[in-house]
Amino acid sequence: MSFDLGGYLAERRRLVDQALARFLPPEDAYPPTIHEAMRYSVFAGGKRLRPILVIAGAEAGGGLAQDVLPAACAMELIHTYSLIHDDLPAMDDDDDRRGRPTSHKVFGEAMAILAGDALLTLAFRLLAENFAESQRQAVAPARLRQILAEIAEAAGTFGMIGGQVVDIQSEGKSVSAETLEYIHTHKTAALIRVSLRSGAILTGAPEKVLEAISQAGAHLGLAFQIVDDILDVEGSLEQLGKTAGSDRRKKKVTYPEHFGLEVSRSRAKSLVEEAKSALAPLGSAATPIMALADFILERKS
Ligand code: GRG
Repeated sequence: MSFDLGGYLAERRRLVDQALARFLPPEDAYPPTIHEAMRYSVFAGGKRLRPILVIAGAEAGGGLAQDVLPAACAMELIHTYSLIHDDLPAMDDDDDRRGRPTSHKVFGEAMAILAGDALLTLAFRLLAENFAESQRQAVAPARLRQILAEIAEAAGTFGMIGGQVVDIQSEGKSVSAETLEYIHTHKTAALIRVSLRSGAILTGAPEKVLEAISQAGAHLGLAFQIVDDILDVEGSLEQLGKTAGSDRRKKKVTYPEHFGLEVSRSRAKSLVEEAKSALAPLGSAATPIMALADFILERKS
């Protein structure tokens, strides 16, 4: 029987969006501007890939979406903070994101910086305090501590921030394939991998499942960024919700720039195949992640 990925994504997006609406402070909470800015970027759209990966990781470990919604939302908040800050004039200086003017265009630079900071801070509050609310039973403290540490590492200087630093420092330069791989695995793949892992850890998945999921997460994270680089060459503003061709204009180091489009496409494809091979021993528990792997390869936005 074929897997209905569209239905799977729609149902989980709905759960995530409802939970985000509950967890984010209301727009009129004092001081309202910051809460408006936080909600503006979170509800601007977005595929909700990272929270859905948290849920898929939980399901692969035998858990339910309901059990991991705070962690799923936390990953979306961290991701959204990174987009807001990445778009700032001091970084990529972008005008559009998720089909809307960027945060700093609407709220000004100071408020966009603070909205990113506030989303990151709220993410860790959700992780630390909200589990008991959604759980059938409270999460074991050891599991909670593990995901807090892993998510902090993946978002920090040995993860996403480290990747962003090297990305910025590499602009306009000719870098080695190793540096390019460092940027992509740290800037993007680290959050994707830890999303899958967090769901599985929270539901107490055994080591064998965690190992398979970690390998798949690393491969899928890299594939995701390679596809992102390809879409920046081939996509349009309407499809992407942000200006296409910006990598080339900003002299970013990308897979297509370094290896050409053909090699980039085939590398993304083989990474997705490797991810699926790692997941194969998990059987039907990993069906949603396998389908998400195809989605990552075939996406157009
Ligand atoms: C500013 C600390 C800091 C980090 C920035 C992640 C990042 C590092 C910058 C965002 C810009 C960028 C190109 C990131 C690579 C990851 C990526 C492809 C983000 C877009 O993710 P999607 O396609 O976005 O999942 P939606 O809007 O669908 O959630």
